[in-house]
Amino acid sequence: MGLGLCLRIRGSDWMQNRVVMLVDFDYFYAQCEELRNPALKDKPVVVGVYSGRTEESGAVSTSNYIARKYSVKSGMPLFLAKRKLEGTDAVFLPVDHEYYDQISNRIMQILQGYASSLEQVSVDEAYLDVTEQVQGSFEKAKDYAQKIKNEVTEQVGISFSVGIGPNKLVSKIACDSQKPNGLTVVKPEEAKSFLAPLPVDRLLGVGKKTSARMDSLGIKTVGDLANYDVQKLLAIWGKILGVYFHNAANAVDNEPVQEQGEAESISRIGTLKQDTKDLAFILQKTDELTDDISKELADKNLSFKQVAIYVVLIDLSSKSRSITLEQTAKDPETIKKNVKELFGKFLSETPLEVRRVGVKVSGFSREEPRQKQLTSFFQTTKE
Ligand code: DCP
Ligand code: CA
Ligand code: CA
Repeated sequence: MGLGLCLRIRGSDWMQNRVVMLVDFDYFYAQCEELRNPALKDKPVVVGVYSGRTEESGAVSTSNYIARKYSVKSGMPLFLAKRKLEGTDAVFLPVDHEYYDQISNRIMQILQGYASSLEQVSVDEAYLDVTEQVQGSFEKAKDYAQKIKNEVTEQVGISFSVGIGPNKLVSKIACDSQKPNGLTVVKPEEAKSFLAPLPVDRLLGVGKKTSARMDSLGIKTVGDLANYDVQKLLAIWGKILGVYFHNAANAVDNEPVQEQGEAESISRIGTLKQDTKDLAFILQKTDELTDDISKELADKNLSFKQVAIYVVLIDLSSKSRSITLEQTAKDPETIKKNVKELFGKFLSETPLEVRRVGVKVSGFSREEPRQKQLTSFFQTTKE
């Protein structure tokens, strides 16, 4: 039974010639900021976390490619980035995770429609198994990726880079090799020679310590590692790690693209036709957003426990408020009623007009007939 289950779950592994894509959004937080304010596009843009002690304390989250020309880097102290950009018309902005999550969710939803399975690995990255969609062809995969890029540009206005390879390991490194707006295809027969010249620490799991040890053994590139006696690798790093290093260096990676559980929240955001403090006017917009959310809830057969609103005021500050329900619900009316309450209270607390509004539901549970679950369990375990 165990074996059957295992084979079934890893269904696409032993299918030869998987076609796996890694999508990574370009300079993501900064590109989101450009999206809502296109005037930023020709300036250096730095998005950072302000720790609040002084105006300058904090670190760079990311920057656009113009700022990168001045050697601004993620993780760098903000004061240093400011110094590097002195004399330019650089714009520094605080992170707005809620906004980036919204954009990310919209893109992920589009990507989902193009793949048999999608594995989101971070806010701006996902693996897609598209083997079936392109009938295993890497030529078709290139056009297919271009089509997805066009659609996301059209629908959302965000560019990304894509790596296509026979597995996750190769597609990730392919993607990193050409950014921004890259599209890199590495066919199975090219995978080994593509990896060979790269420094060995480009492999996931080879950090500073490991690469120093490898260096002392004369292993500098992935190719060196591929040619290294596997028995010696096993003796040094043990079976699991040794086999992993050997396989990875030889471009072998059988990890499936694993669909995660349900999304943790569903949200929509929109800009009001005019800035306002009028509750009825705002609710017109949030009702539209709620109807859209409700469609997705119904599609996925989800109930929710939390309702939240998100507000961008005319000074561009953003706020959110949320409420936890006593019981789970699944109907649009419950969302609308709570959104109305949250906004009523919120508007009485702020003197400023509202510019953008969002609605989010979370705390999901799924209702599924017990019998169906059992049947699919047996179906899965029978083989
Ligand atoms: N991030 C962060 N702090 C870091 C690194 C990243 O807050 N030290 C955030 C901001 C990035 C996002 O994660 O926009 C995605 O990280 P990436 O490493 O993918 O970098 P970018 O998307 O910014 O740039 P690239 O175009 O190189 O992918
Ligand atoms: Ca990125
Ligand atoms: Ca990334």
